[in-house]
Amino acid sequence: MPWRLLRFAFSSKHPEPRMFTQHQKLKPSYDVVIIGGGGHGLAAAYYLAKEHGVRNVCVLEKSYIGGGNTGRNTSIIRSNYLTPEGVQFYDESVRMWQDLSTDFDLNLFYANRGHYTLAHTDASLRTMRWRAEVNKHYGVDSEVVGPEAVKKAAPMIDLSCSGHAPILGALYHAPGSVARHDAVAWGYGRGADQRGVEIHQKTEVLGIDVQGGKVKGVQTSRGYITTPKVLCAVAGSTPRILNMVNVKTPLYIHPLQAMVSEPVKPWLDPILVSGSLHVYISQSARGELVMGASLDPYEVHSTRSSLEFAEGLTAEMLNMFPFLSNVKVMRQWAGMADMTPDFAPIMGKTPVEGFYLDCGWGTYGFKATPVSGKTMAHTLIHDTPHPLITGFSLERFKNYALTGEKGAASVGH
Ligand code: FAD
Ligand code: PYC
Repeated sequence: MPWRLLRFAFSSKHPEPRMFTQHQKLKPSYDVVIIGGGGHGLAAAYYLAKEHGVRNVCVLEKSYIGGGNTGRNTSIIRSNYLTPEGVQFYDESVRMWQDLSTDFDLNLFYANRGHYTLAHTDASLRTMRWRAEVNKHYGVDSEVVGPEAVKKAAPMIDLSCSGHAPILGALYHAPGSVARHDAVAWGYGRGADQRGVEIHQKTEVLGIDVQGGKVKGVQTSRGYITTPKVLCAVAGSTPRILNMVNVKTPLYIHPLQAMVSEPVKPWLDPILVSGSLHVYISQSARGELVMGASLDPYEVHSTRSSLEFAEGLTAEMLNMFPFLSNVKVMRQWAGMADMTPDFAPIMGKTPVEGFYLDCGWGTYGFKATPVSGKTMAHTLIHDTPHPLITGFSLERFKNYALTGEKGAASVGH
């Protein structure tokens, strides 16, 4: 039994203290203001305080922490990317994930499952080989395996996918894992709070004061704050914040939906992704099947679920696993994915002095939470991009120097 739980059971001081201090007022000034209390904003605050000793920091969250995409994702963690920039960046994140529960003294239910990206065509098999070679070059454990290895890992699969799209092989990535997503926000939030960072929930940023090309302050729903540095980490709301500082990016926002089934007995250990069928599945520790598909095909700033998605996803799922036909769907939801044209994030400085961006995380930013927090904290402190994020600058779009990660996106988008 974890020591903290035992201590809690015998404690006379019920209930336990709240996870975060509730600050009645905003201070008039902070060294750094972080917009967005998702995993990325909270992680940046945590590493600012922990690794750089910068504690006069506030995180402003318009709703509740982890209520954005951080609490809506399907929690897949992996580093089997395609570009050298991506592989090295996500590999560092996977390393950080492994120590995070200990670091927070909070169980994140980090579970190493192994990750299979299925190939149903020669073209996708070629991309898997390419990814495997780049991965191996950077010391990341990925290899192409045949259909028999997929069958061994997931015996219930119909390798012919009901005759529609036979599985020819897969990219197997042993480090592929899942974790409890909202606990990640709580862990970073509590750790930042314990180090003096202020977290203000229900506090919306309404405007950013820029004078002479420099950030001077932030207008919030609870008053004005002066600050020389603002980090914007608001995922699907990024274009609204960018309008406040007149910074242009090629971001476009599409809903990404997911669903879970009722809990069933454990039958699926690894994470399975089919880029060609545009679906993926894993089984949670509680037995629920966590499933998703590609982006909704229209640009809309909304988190509405659709019947079309549920029908499309379940049809492909039944092609792969016909025995699931009687399993009930429990919940369905959506998040707003901030997509870039090259499927890599936008991280670092902007043309406005003191205004930093951490966005473009689209469908793949949960796994990056630790490394994005660490590298953004470094970038804010040194006012120069951390070496791991130089491939993700905003200027790459102007310089035609894209970091093309589309071939490593989880499902075709
Ligand atoms: P968020 O968690 O969205 O946080 C941004 C916060 O900003 C929100 O809480 C919002 O309320 C707040 N905010 C917005 N505007 C304002 C304002 N004006 N003032 C104050 N606060 C504001 N990634 C993976 O790596 N693996 C996966 O398996 C995976 N699956 C996904 C499945 C789905 C269905 C979705 C939607 C996404 C998935 N992702 C996945 C992507 C991942 O969830 C995101 O990239 C990541 O969570 C982004 O984190 P964030 O902290 O940047 O944003
Ligand atoms: O990035 O691995 C991923 C992922 C899976 C589903 C959505 N994103």
